[in-house]
Amino acid sequence: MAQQPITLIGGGLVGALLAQQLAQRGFAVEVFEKRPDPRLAGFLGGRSINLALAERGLQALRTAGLADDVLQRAVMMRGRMVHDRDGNSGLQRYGVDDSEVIWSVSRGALNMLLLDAAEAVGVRFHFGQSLVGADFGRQRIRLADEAGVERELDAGVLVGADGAGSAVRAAMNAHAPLGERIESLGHGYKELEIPPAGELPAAVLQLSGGHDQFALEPHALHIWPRGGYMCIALPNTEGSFTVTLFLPAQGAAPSFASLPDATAAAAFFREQFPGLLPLIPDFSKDFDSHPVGTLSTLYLDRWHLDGRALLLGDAAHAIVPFHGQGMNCGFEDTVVLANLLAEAPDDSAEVFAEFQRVRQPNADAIAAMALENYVEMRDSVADPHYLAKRELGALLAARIPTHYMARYRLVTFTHVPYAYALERGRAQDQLLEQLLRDAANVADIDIEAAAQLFQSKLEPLPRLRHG
Ligand code: FAD
Ligand code: E0Q
Repeated sequence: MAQQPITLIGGGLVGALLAQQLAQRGFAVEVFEKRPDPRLAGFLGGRSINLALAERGLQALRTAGLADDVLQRAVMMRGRMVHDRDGNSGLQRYGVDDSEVIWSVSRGALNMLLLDAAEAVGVRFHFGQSLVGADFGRQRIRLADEAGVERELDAGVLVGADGAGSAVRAAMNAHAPLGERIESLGHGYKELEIPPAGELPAAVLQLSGGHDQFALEPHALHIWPRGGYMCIALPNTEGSFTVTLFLPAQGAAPSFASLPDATAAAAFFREQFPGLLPLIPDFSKDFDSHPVGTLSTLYLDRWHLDGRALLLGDAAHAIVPFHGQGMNCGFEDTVVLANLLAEAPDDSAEVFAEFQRVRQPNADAIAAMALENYVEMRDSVADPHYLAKRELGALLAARIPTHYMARYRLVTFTHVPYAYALERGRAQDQLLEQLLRDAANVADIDIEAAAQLFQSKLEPLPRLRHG
């Protein structure tokens, strides 16, 4: 069993799940979290933000023994419901059937569940405690409470799960440069809310295609693609949806800079998202009171300072959200790290180096795929060539499941390394493009010949572990 106590900074999604797994494996874990305890009364009733949980995150939760509890509070999403400007919509399934679905979960509820689970196995949380500095020579950290009062503390091994703006990373970088590179996407986001159907006028609901307490089809991730920008909406268990507008931050209209206030924004929505605006009764209040979030990809040369400090989750590899994999990737990190540490509890230097060796190529791969998916989502999901490729892919997936699986499915429904999914996706895409170049439409393609082409050019897929 482990002797080394671990000091974890950040009790968010990744920090809490890592803490639970480490404690389960016998480590003493102390977590310092900047924000107050979200489980305390007074926090409830804040706005609901949700995110998509897929197989990788679910598998990590299974390892921790928490998957069933989480799924009980999740809404299944079968695919993306694409809404065009004319008010038409259609479901693009994510997988081949209902065994391949993703789940909308509340960030707040999930975080609280993870905090409870970690505390139950002995993790000690210290809320309202921000890391503000670290002295790696003396193995001490500096913390500030909510009043700004600072104190110093001895810390053994330091793990940073403190998100994209990581203070642990800043402290490590000040001690010895990590080779940090932050690439801003140049687009921001803003969250808005569609309330449960009961809170909307009947005339509005007639057009929107909802069921029961939901104003829209509940079992889908809704997308309103508009070329250079888009809206999405994910369902919440109580019948509401969280809408996110993704839009260029600066520059000519439309951009956040070109929408100075809610009046201008409402006019923009009336024009571009006419079916969506009536579902957001508090549009002006939401738009004016919610900040514009920024989106960047973070790359580092080093994730650790020998055996003294390590970064994981967004602190090590923040990505853009367009594949819905940031948390899933961070959850995968926690299992890898907990396993490595359990195997060699007294060799954190080797464990941290191995963790980076294993995870960084995969973090780089999902970072690249997430960037690609933005263009795909806001642009191509309505594009005929894209749809033809999807159609041909579906035929091949049914005909030669050993040799073809869409990259989206490799990422979302399997545990193959992200780097493998990226590479395999490129090889498959080349063949699909080749077949589509020579045919006017998918119906003209000889599927038997296409299957043979894939089987002759590509290795069989590895054993794919489904849920
Ligand atoms: P965080 O969730 O940011 O948690 C960091 C924690 O550290 C916080 O609790 C914070 O308070 C604390 N902290 C920060 N600084 C300090 C400090 N100095 N001292 C102490 N504590 C500190 N991922 C998905 O898998 N699916 C999705 O659908 C999805 N959608 C997204 C949509 C948007 C708009 C965005 C922006 C991201 C989305 N993501 C999604 C990504 C996901 O949110 C992140 O990958 C995930 O939250 C990372 O978890 P984390 O614990 O590493 O960081
Ligand atoms: C998913 C699920 C924020 C966000 C989260 C997501 C997805 C998207 C578009 C976005 C990708 C997809 N996607 O539909 O292809 O699968 O999580 Cl914008």
